[in-house]
Formats: sequence, C-alpha cells, structure tokens
Amino acid sequence: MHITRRKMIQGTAVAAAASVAPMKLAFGQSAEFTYKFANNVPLTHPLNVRAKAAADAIRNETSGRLDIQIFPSSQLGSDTDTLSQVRAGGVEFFTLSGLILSTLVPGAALSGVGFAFPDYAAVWKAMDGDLGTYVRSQIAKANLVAMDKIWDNGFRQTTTSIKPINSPDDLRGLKIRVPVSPMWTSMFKAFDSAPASINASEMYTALQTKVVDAQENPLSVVSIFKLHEVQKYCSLTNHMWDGFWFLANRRAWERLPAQLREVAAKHLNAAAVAQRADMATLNSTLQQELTGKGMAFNTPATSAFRDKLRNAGYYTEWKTKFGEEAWAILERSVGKLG
Ligand code: X2X
Repeated sequence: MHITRRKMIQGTAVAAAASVAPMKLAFGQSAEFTYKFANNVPLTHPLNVRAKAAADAIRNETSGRLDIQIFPSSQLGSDTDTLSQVRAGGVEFFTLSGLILSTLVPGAALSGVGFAFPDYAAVWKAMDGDLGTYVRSQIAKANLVAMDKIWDNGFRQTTTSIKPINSPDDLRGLKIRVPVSPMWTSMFKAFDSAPASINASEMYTALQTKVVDAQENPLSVVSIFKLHEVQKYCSLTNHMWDGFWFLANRRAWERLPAQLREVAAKHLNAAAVAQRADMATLNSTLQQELTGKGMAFNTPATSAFRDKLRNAGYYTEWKTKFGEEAWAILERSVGKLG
C-alpha cells in the first residue's frame, strides 16, 4: 500500500517534469530563463492545473524566453526544506501556506487565526485588501516576493480514524497531525490535543502507520491526497481558512526583464483567481464523493470550539504575538476576535 502510493507520487512527478520539459524554440535555442516552481500538492490539484495553464501562457507570450517547470507533490523536498531553497535561490518559485511561511515571516500567520473568516466573501475581501497588502509587505522584508493574489487551499476540517469530533472535548488528547507552524500547534494545544508537526509529504504515511490518529485539511486535500483510505470520520469544524502565497526568490524575480515580470505576474494572478473558483466548485461536490468512498460526516456547532480557544487564552496570546497594529488590520477586515 505504502509502496504503491510512493510509486504513484513518483510517477506523477515524472509525468509532470516530462510535460513541462524545457521547450526548444523554433530556432533551436532553449529558454533564456528556466525557473522551477515547487509545491506540495499533486498534479491533479487545481493549483497545479491552473499553474500549468499559466506557465503555458507565459511561455507563449514571452516567445519561450521564460520557461516555468512545475515540480508537484513536494518532489524537491518538504515545505520546510523548500522554503530554505527558495530563500537561497535553488528554487525560484514556491507556493506555501501563509501559516508555514510564518516560521520566517510571523505576520503571514494572521490569515490563519482560528475562526477569523466566516466565509469566502470575507476571505477574498481581506486577502485582496488591506490584510493581504500588510502580509505581502512583511514577506518583502524577508527578501521574497509574493504575487498579489493568494491561491486557495480552503477552510479546514478535521478527520480521524477513531471517532467523529462533535465537541471540543472530543479533541482532548487526540494525536493529530498539523503542518509545521506555531499557529497550528498553539491552536490544537488550546484544544488540549496532542499535535504533531509533520510536513504534507509525510502526512499519508503518518496516518497510515498510526503515528497520529487525525489530521485537519480542506476536503480538496482529503480527496486529492486520498486520506479517505486511512481516515474514517470527517467533522466539518471549519476552524480556519488557509491559502497559498505564490512566492518568488527576489534575486531570480529581479533578474527577469521588467516586461517578463509583468507577463508572469499577470498570468499567475489570473490563474490564482481562476483556481479560487475551481476550489469552490470542487469543495461543493466533495462531501458527497467522500461519503461514497466510506467517510462518515458530521457538522458540529463551531461556537463551542471558538469559546474553548477564547477561554484557553489563544486570542490574547496571538494578539500579543502579532502586535496591536497587525491585530487591528485583521480585526478591521473580519470584525472583533476573541
Ligand atoms: O500541509 C498541509 O496540510 C496543506 C497541504 O494543507 C498545506 O500546505 C498547509
């Protein structure tokens, strides 16, 4: 089972590399700029489908001068490794959850504060507005460039192999995989769970071998990573929204002539907007599809979870960590928190 899955992922990666191999120009030259784009989701995820379309459009419009090659499924390393590589310049482009990026840029975790966004309308208003502008300015200070439009990962739900989560009490002591980020660890500690920080590339195996009994992710990730094979229950906790910043190594970005940068940014941002719509469609069909594959769904009342976070001092702690200015920008976008 494990081996089969590994093979499948490797097969996907090879197919990806083949399909985006450097294009030879009509007159026999290769591209002037061949840049790697790494990410942690499989090729079938809308993020890669839309990124591939953007890479094709960029190659066309630049007459092959800029060739973006896609490396899906953490093929170049875990998120933690790839973040180092994009900082060093070994990888030119990388999509990363703002919360994982917060290990380098603390303010990037603002969008992941528990229960901050009631719905997608609130998410895009904030992320395409002042909150997004603030986070991108913080990212710029770390010598990375973030494209204007953030890509959707989704509202996160909780899956387990052992029981449905109906109330915060069900999270007590639960061994749950979370991505590597203080925001996630702090949230699940506030729920009295036992969170384990594990990169996405190791998530399936960690669940399969029962290193952990649970994880939390949008339904798109549950389905595309085939977590339904190793998880039985899915509780619609909607505890946070998560998105992927499209990051570039600053030197690599600035090495591109202005006109190439403009073409690349235009297509990447348009692809992000299209990907958001794909995700909305996907997420609206997945509960039914995953039920068909044997998962049992429940919809707990979220107010008790929010109360638990408040009582554990989670909001107070994060307000102090982010600082008054950043917290005020978040609250101006989404209303009073905590
Ligand atoms: O690692 C995860 O859980 C994932 C795929 O959702 C992120 O990239 C944050």
